[in-house]
Amino acid sequence: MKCTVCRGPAVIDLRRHNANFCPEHFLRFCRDQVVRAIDDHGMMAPGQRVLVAVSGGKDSLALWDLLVELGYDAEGMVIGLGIGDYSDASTAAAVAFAEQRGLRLHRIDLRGEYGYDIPTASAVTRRVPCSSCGMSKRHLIDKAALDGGYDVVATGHNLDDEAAVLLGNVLHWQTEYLGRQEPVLAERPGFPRKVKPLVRLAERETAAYCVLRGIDYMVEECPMAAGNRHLRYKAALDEIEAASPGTKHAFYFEFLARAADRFRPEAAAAQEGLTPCTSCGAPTTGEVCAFCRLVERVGGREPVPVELVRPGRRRGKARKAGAAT
Ligand code: Q46
Ligand code: ZN
Ligand code: ZN
Repeated sequence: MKCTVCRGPAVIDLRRHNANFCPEHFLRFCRDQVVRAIDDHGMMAPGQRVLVAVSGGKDSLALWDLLVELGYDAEGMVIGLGIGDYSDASTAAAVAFAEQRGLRLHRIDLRGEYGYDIPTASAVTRRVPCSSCGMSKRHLIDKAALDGGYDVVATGHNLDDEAAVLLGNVLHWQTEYLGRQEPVLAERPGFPRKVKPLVRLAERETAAYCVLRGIDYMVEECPMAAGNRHLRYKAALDEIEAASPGTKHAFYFEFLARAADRFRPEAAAAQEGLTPCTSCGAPTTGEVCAFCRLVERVGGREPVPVELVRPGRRRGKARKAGAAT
């Protein structure tokens, strides 16, 4: 297998691009895809302060590395979710990455600062872990970005993530969420600007990027993700992609080009009438936001071990990335 650019030995084949790359040209390909995503969608400008939502996994560390390489003033933020060894190892990977490169990483620990963790929140609320986890992460990253005066929040959602979320939203005709599936969410009162610079890269590509760049990322998947609908949609799309390379890209980018506009009014309507939470000031539909209600309900409870929470067997449903509180 030869590199499509230089004819040297290739280390990766990208069937959807009908191309193979050597290490040097693969890394250049990844940078080019991120630059193109940033430019095509007007995500951010050089010199802006970026807060990267870091989990310690391949996507967020690849994103942070790429943004720094591209000259952005990017700091990271990691949240200790309290999901047993998984959370400890994830945070350790993020800390090691930041220390090795002299980058600034902000750390928040749910149990230490808010008196709960995700397994306990899931057990008490009797909802899937991803429900309280996603909401907590969104709330805290929004708050950190606004309090810290960052221009933009960057998240590591890749093409596989976005295509899977799109499939879920289409299967259930979640029109409000469809109106918010673009790779840029504009700043609004109480919400920072949010961007997804990895939307042109697949999961396999961010993993390969990390390996070639010597980034030691957290390989294990979250133990609470089992039964998550998102994973089933990913598996379904993987099968289709294997038979027809390029399908995920076409599904997502043709949606953006041809249909996303149509759902914007519904997403905008859902944002109307939000008022500041009486407790923390974050925008909410009720008096008190979902985060403060969760802290009120589960804060200070004894930790429930991860093993006692059965992912996917709870009532309720995991909310999608970008859903409002
Ligand atoms: S960490 Fe949290 Fe994810 Fe684990 S509980 Fe679900 S949302 S799967 S990205
Ligand atoms: Zn090459
Ligand atoms: Zn609140």
